[in-house]
Amino acid sequence: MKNLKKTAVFLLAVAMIFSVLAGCGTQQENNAPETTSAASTQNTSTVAEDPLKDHMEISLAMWGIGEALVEGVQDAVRDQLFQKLNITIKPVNVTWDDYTQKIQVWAASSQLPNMFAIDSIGTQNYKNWIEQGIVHVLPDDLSPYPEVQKMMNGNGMDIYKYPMGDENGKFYAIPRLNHFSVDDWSTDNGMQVRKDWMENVGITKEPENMDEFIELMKAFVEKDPDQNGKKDTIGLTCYNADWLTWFMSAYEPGMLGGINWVKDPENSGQWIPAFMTKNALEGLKAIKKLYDAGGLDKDFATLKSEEGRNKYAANKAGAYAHDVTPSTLSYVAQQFEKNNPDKKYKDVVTVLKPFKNVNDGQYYRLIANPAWSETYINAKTDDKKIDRILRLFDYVLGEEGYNLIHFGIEGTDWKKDGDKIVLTPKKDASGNEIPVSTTYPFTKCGFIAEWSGTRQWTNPSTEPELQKMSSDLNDWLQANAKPIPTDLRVPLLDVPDKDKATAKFQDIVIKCVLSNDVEKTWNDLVKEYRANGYDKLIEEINAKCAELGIQ
Ligand SMILES: [Ca+2]
Repeated sequence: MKNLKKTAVFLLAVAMIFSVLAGCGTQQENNAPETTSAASTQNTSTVAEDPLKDHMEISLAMWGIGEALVEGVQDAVRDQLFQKLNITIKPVNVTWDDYTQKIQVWAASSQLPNMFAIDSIGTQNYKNWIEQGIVHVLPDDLSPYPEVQKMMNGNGMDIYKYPMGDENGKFYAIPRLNHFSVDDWSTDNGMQVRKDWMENVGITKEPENMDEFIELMKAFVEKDPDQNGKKDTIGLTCYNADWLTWFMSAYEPGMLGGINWVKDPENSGQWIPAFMTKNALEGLKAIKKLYDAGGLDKDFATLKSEEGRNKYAANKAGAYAHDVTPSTLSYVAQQFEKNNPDKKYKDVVTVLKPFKNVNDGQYYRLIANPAWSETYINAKTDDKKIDRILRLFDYVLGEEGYNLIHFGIEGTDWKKDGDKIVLTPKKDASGNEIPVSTTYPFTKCGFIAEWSGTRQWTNPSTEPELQKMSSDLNDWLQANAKPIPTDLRVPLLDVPDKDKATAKFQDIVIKCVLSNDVEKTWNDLVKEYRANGYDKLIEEINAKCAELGIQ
């Protein structure tokens, strides 16, 4: 269950990368409630001497919070947190399916809770809520909340100011970070390969380009890498076709991790979505070559939920395109070790370095905006309560609060060994570890202020060797690879036709690879996308970039 949840959260983060341009695509509610005009920035120093003196009830809408805060259920983590901050959080439940719709309705009918979580940055909702005074601006002076202040001053955080690019812009939300920095996305796209299978087929050198990769995948199909005497294995599978963007860094780095905006090499100076460049076509042709050689899972276009990962963990495929973060590697390891009780995943896996770009000879690494989703404060919330909300965030972003809501009670569920946290999980009668979320339901909403990727290199719940493998690759990428050539502000620009950015890598790669003529299919697709809104969008984006000096 915990893993399912992690996966759900993770998938949403991934969905964000791949659809960062797609906008929210939902109906706008234009009947604004009667609220005050955009609230002014209040100085919180007027709060009484002990800022926690008065007890406060804070209502919060966040995914699954109804399961994390259940009345009458014992929960020492919740109690400790509430006591520390002298608060009660009143859960206003939303699910992953209904949150956007519910929050839009509440915003339009003045029924918003004190704070709510949603992914609205850069959408019409975001703009409307700010302009119509539905959400509260954060105080200019965040110094009473040092952890919040430190986060908001991080690399890449300026894009969360409104209006974006305006030097007088202000924060209207607390971004929920995936990573503390744009650079920390480096392992969120990667390639896992069975090292033991490489040895079994007599290829021990890791592939460094597509031709070598194809050769290895063919060997995985033809040379019985699992040594059972049957031709029953496939080469590469993937979580789904979106993850094949990993190959694109060798052709069009702007396609690594999805469709980023890049400068058109054929029309210098113009911003275009990366799938429209000739280099993107070269990358699609390369993936087609892999497919035609029999090296790619024939079902790559239809893989659902965990099918691809299950195949790989069940020894049906020798390579797996997904991410190579500690949490995903650990999750694959759990599945793999269930299927192979006599093996350790860390001993049979290697994570590949990216292939050099065929045009400029560079390695590229993924960067992305640091946050997925944000927490907003209802504009009707009074200043004392806003202060308390910010103190809550300050606490859970800090070490003590973070450890409490992720690992449980110090001394009972974990202890410190030097700088490291050692988990000491309780066991049930049969000796199985009891998940911390069973003992303390509140930990189910441990993502109140940040996702699990922020502290991935130190997280004690992932396997240390796999964590190191991921961390070593990150070190290598930071030293040797260039960030993908994009400007992360572009997809967040406020332009009228933003919702027309509907192209997805998955759709494009599936159509191209399954066609007989990649070039014709790609040309047709580009033409179609241009006619259906991209031409206008590209014009608007370039005008806006010119206005804001984004070059
Ligand atoms: Ca076999």
